[in-house]
Amino acid sequence: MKKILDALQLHADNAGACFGASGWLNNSAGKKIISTNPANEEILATVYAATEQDYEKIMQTATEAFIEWRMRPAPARGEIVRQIGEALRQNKQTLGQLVTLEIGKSLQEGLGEVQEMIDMADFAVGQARMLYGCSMHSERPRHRMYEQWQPLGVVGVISAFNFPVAVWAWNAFIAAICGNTVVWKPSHKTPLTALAVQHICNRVMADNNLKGIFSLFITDETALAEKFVEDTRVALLSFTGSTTIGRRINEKVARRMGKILLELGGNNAIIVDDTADLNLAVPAIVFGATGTAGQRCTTTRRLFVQDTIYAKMIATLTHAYHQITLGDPLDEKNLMGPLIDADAVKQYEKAIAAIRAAGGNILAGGKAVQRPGHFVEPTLVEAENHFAIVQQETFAPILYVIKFKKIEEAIQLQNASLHGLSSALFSNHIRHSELFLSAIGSDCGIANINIGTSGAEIGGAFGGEKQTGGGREAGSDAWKTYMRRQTVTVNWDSQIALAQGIQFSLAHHEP
Ligand code: UN1
Repeated sequence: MKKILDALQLHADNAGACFGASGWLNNSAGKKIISTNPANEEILATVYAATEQDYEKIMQTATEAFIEWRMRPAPARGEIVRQIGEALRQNKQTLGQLVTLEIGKSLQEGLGEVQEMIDMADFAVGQARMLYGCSMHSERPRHRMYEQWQPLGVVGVISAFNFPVAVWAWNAFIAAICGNTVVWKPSHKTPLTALAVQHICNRVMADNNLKGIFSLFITDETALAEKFVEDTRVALLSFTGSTTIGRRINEKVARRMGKILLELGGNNAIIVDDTADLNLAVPAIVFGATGTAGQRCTTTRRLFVQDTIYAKMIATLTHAYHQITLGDPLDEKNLMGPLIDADAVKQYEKAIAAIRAAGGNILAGGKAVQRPGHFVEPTLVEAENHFAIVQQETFAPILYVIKFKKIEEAIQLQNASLHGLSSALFSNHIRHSELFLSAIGSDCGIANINIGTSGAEIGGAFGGEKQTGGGREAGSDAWKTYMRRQTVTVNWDSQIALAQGIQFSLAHHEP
């Protein structure tokens, strides 16, 4: 642990949990937030929470930094993000280990998360030269019409514990190349990874004589988080978390007419028809359902299997589930680590009780593991789509298997969910896959063929429909959310003309 913290130049025992232009605010008046290792419940570090005064300083700095940053050419802003990407490359191993230590995902996934940040930095650097607006042909003679994109101001990022650093990178790098400054409130469950990333940004900012482009405050107090949400200086608020909290935040930001980007829950499904290659489907299902111990928003929670291959699938999956090695996520022989905390284990147990009460049939798992750390068994259940518990997003490794007869029925069941994030079909039947991808197919933001529901690449826009919140982050043209569109019309004629052919002439306009 000490080696990791030293490599990241992180001295946890005196790190204030917020950073502004004047440096780290080591405000011992702040409440202490304890970071624990979910695999053994040992304390990793204690950090001081931000106070209201700290928050105020941070917001002020970010607001002031925006004044100059917005006028720096976008490719030059990209250069700063490029340097952060380079620093992340150098720190990939240690930062990946810290992600694993603090949230308990497997080391492969911890490293993958840092890789996702690096990919995002590379993408943002290129995007910095491609903030394109289109030009239109005016209906009036000697008029030029086009649109251009301007920065917004301070972008607020509230991220969740499960992707403690990658989701920040999706938002922060794109926001920054667009000319915004970024204030980050990470989950109080993952303060150390956030501090490590802020340190990396600080070094790059210092090398470039910059301040306040990326800042951070950590709090576990609802009142301070709400202040942030309601702060009119936050031009765009990007929130990743539950639908319940997302709805509350959405209402608050709407009231002040702020912009919002929501990335909320998912109840993602994989459909497997009887033409599918099970050598592709089975590993994708198991990774999708148990990766990050079922705590991804893209986790596979429902599995629809065609009746003709149902018995075979159940036998194969039950066998596969018994092979999942559980334990210290830093040890690469373990495929699954713990849940984030004791409360998550309670939620898992509540879900298991609800499954039993509804008449679900537990085929594998179903219990919390009696050992230090917040481990639960990967759980496989035969269920019905209409069970209330199946309709709920339980952030745990529980997979519901449901039988179907016809592809149309499977698609309809898959769409019968309040969420609309990710979806997948395993099939070699071209009509089935085209149907799945058509307007009467999947209603989700992500639709995959022969790929699981999780593990999206950053190049596409990430997000989902319905109660997933409708936001799009990361690749494609998601950058447009971080800018304001301006339609420009320039008249270079020697007379004034009105659109729509309207005539308006003053008889005498000279005095
Ligand atoms: C999340 O769980 O909030 O597609 C993000 C995936 C990852 C991102 C998940 N690239 O599973």
